Amino acid sequence: DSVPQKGFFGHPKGLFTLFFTEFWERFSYYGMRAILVYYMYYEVSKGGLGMDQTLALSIMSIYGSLVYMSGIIGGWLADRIFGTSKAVFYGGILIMFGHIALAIPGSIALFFVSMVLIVLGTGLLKPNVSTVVGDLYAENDNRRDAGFSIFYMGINLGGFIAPLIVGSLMGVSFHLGFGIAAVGMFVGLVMFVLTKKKNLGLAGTTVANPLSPAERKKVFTYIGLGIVVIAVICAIAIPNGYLTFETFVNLIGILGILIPTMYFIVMYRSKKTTSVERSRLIAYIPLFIASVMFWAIQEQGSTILANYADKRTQLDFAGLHISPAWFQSLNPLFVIILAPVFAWLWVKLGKREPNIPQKFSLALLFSGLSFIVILLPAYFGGTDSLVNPLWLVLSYLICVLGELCLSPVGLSATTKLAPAAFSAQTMSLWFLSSAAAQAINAQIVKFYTPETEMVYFGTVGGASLVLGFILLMLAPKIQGFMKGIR
Ligand code: 78N
Ligand code: GLN
Repeated sequence: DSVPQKGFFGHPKGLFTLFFTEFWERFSYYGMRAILVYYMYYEVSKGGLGMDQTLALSIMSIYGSLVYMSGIIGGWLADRIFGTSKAVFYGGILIMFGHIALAIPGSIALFFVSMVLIVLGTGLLKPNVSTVVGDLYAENDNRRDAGFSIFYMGINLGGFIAPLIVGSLMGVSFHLGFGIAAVGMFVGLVMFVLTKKKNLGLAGTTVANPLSPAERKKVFTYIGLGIVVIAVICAIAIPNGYLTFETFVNLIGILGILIPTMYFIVMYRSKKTTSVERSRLIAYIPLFIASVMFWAIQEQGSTILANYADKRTQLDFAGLHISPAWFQSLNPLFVIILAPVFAWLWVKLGKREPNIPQKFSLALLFSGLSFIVILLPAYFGGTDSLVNPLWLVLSYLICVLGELCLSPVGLSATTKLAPAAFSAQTMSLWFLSSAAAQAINAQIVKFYTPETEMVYFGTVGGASLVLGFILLMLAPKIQGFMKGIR
């Protein structure tokens, strides 16, 4: 194509297809997550599974971690076997069946089946749909960043609308809510299939780095062996009580840290990595750690703060009856409203625009502050009386100020700082910071109870503030290691 396409807000028409596919995928994901936490710990008489509350919060985090960890598998499958377009399609199918499994009233077994389907499906869909966005633009097309901003709007539009709809249905029946999430993913799949040929053309249809027949044989043998080994270990460990939920949480906690560490070691030691690229990788380490800290707090918005909304907040407020699930719409709402403001602000600041390490440290200062703010109601009013919901609104707002310093630059920073030979894994690498964050969250949520909430919010928020200040001081040094990347 020598003439750049301009079918969607001055962008390639393919962005229309990807925008709505991801809109509906996020609609189903965040709709499901907005009520899942309550579904797990609400009593059976209220339509829930009646689980222990701490266990439910821990499962939410493990689930969130696995969803981003599986991006490694999804990215690899797209790169070497399916191509991104097919990976998105198969992912959407798995996700839809995952939500259908939750829509069927029934057992805890269906709940775990659903988790497996959604983890694998999101791993296939999410990193790859984002990769295709980048593929829509030629190397030198300066619309790419704007394209990603429009796409990010789609993500957050889905995340905004879903909790309002699904959260309202939760009072009728949790399963109806999950059913709507399934319908959303179905609509997304239909739109993807119907418009991809016309809008996406060949984007995403080729396999970037296909396996040779010999590699294929080897890889499939290893995958087969791996499945057998895992099955044998489960068959021995579960009945004998070695693989309890607690060991599983610990295992994911270790993987959450081990996998990114191994990525760094492999990239750093690779013969294909140049010395300039090694320096950039060193610069990326503190940014990655900051990203883990930031997402740990941001993702607690759907676990700890969701619990706070349910248990500690006045839900009959200003003549309204508020569903606790509706608070999940606040983060995406503030992102939609404020993203253009931040884009304007950075341009306005011109030469004084903070650099990447400074933006990451700002993100940590804001996320830390968002937790300090939410300990204030207990400080002033104790933990016996219900809290004005505007405190939660303020906390979500402050966290979004941080998100807008980190999230829009995070992916492009990863692209620029990761060695060229590993470019196919950039998306997975960036998502691994969210995976690590939630693996850590699964460990720390057990320290949260209303009685300990001040210490909890103070410690986690304080850790973020301290890291933020350290990063701010290191920023010039990190910028130096980045060797000209801005
Ligand atoms: O195949 C058509 C394609 O080539 C070009 O289509 C367009 O340019 C249509 C532009 C539609 C703009 C819609 C954008 C945002 C509206 C968001 C509303 C979401 C509501 C229930 C979802
Ligand atoms: N809320 C955003 C999304 O769903 C970012 C999430 C993340 O990167 N952890 O894409």
